Amino acid sequence: MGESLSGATLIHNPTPKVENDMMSIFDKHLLQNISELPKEFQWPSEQLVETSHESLNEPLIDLGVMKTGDEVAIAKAAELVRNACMKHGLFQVTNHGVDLDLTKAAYDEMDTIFNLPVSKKLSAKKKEGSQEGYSGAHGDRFASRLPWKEILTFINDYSKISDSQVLDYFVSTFGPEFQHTGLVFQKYCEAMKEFSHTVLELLAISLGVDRMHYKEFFDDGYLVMRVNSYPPCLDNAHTFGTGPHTDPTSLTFLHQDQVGGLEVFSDNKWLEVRPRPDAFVINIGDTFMALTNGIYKSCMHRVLVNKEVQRKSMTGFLDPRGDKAVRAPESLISKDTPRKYPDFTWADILDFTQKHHRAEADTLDVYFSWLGSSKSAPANSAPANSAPEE
Ligand SMILES: O=C(O)CCC(=O)C(=O)O
Ligand SMILES: [Fe+2]
Repeated sequence: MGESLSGATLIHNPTPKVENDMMSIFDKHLLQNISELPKEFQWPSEQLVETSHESLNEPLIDLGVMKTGDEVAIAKAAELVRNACMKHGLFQVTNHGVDLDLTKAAYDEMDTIFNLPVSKKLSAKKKEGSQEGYSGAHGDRFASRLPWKEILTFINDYSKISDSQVLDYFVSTFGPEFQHTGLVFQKYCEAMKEFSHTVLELLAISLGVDRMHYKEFFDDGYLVMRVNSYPPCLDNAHTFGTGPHTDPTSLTFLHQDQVGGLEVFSDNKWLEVRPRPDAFVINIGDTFMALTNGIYKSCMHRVLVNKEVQRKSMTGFLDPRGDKAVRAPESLISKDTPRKYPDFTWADILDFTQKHHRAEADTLDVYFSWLGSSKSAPANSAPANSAPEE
């Protein structure tokens, strides 16, 4: 699947986590001041492929055209999206309708969370089987190639009537004094929902399928919202904030601060995705790739850590309802372009990435061959692993 990662073979069977140790506690004050990188954070040299120091030439789409009804401008935007998604799977959008002040407020609330004492953050720790919660470097799940970051994940389920689910999460997890934080993220998620509908419409147009097809498909889906903090690292050349991977999810709506570090693998090199305060990065994930019958490419990306400054980003991962069949629309199937993937459900892929496969690349291919072999055996020789991303 996709371009080959020359010199950067992706490893599917990393050392599984055996027991809890110090690394399950990501104490940024301690870690960012030590000159010797703990071995758990060291990545193998074949994966530490140098950046090209060049920028990706992804299109910057003015999403405002979707509201104007100017079909010529919409067709032009759709063509740019199509070319980018066929090549590397990423584009940026402006005029997305997410208020800049709200985005800034969300970044401030990230500080509120990540500056909490370690013990308070650990009280919100992600529990097995749940997608929500705090996690430091995934140290509770893996023993090696840990990402240099701490994250908080919460869910906005589109099928739930409640319009305060994110607020409720913050208050019940951190306490009533986190009402404001919860409200900010609740509003942010609602803005993301609106915005994702417009993007889904543009993607449908770009593929020549019914304009409402993907919007309707994701109507009862959910948004996995994740805030990421990457503290500075003195030995940043030997680790990653997020290692090379494709997102197993459908679409990723990402906002990054001005520090930089997000890179995409395209034309056989790692290219920087320039930070733009007024833009969101959209990238295609494995599940959406299947929904396009493989026409659009799941974006291979990674995050470098900065030596001096903290980097922050916010990622919204869009997922369909867990039990819905993931199946490309008939209009994308023909004699020349037969169906490329058997039907599957997002719940199955998610479970697979939690129990059998560290989702870095080729998740769908590995999943289908695992299904085809023996479902009772792990996909690789290692016991359960899961994604750095999911
Ligand atoms: O922080 C970023 O810019 C991207 C993070 C990412 O790729 C992920 O969480 O899947
Ligand atoms: Fe990602």
